[in-house]
Amino acid sequence: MRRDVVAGLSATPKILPPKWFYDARGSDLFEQITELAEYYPTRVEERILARIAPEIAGATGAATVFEPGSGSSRKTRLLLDALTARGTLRCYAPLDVSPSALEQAGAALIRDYPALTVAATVADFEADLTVPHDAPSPRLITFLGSTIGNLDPTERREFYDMLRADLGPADAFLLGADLVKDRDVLVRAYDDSQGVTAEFNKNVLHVINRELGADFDPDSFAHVALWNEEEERMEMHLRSRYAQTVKVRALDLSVDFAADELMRTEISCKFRRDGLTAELSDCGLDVRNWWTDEAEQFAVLLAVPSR
Ligand code: AVJ
Repeated sequence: MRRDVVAGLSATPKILPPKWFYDARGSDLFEQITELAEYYPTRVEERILARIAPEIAGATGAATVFEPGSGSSRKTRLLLDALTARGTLRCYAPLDVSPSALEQAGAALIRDYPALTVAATVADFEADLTVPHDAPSPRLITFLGSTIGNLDPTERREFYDMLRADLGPADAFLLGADLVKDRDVLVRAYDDSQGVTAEFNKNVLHVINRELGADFDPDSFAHVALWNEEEERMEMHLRSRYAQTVKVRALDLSVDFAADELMRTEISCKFRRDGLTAELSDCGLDVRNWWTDEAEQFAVLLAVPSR
């Protein structure tokens, strides 16, 4: 966090990586977002997964599900159930930056799946993506919720490369990705009428205040959600309502904001079938199955190592 905040607040334009949203409050706010009428991705992905989980269980016969960015693990239960019904599942290994999300999800999973080994890791998946070495094969790596959209093309390539290096010939990769769609639908999903997403966005300032002794006044920033047509991604920013100086004590840093200056806090890339298939293929991952909802809002794909 120290490294990200020093680099991000010294850059032009300023930028903070989205992974630092997720303290206990941030994880909670995200769960609230997933229940908003305007935020379709969670609901749509869940409907797709409910439909295809038995097929995935049959195709993979996975003994381990390894899940970077697991959050609440709610949708993953559909896969755990299908693999349990098939009789192959032995281990679930969630990995998340949020200890509170892992603790909550882990306690519930241990209760609901008494025969399952739950091996949780607190980590940043961009830094460390190793599947626990004693996790039984075959392994299914799941990356759901379009978390992949938080990464730019360079970061995605690094992610796929790390993942590919760890995949055996019988392992598989299940990816959930939000698709390019009508601009207004997208903007509404990231700027809801109840202001939950605005609170979520500003939460990163509370986190930096607490962890690094900063004096951000969250009310002095406004939530901005915009569609970047060129990059085909949603962006969240915090706009400084007036000129101000913020101090970050633990970093010995003083940061000036101009009136109306934008600080980018998240990218959420939206995908097309051709582009996503090609970038995976470039990293040695062959897309075997591609599933969507009726309206083609969201896609879930299953990929396997090529050759
Ligand atoms: C958890 C990264 C998939 O980008 O849609 C929700 C986070 N940001 N509303 C997304 C988020 C604003 C979410 N991901």
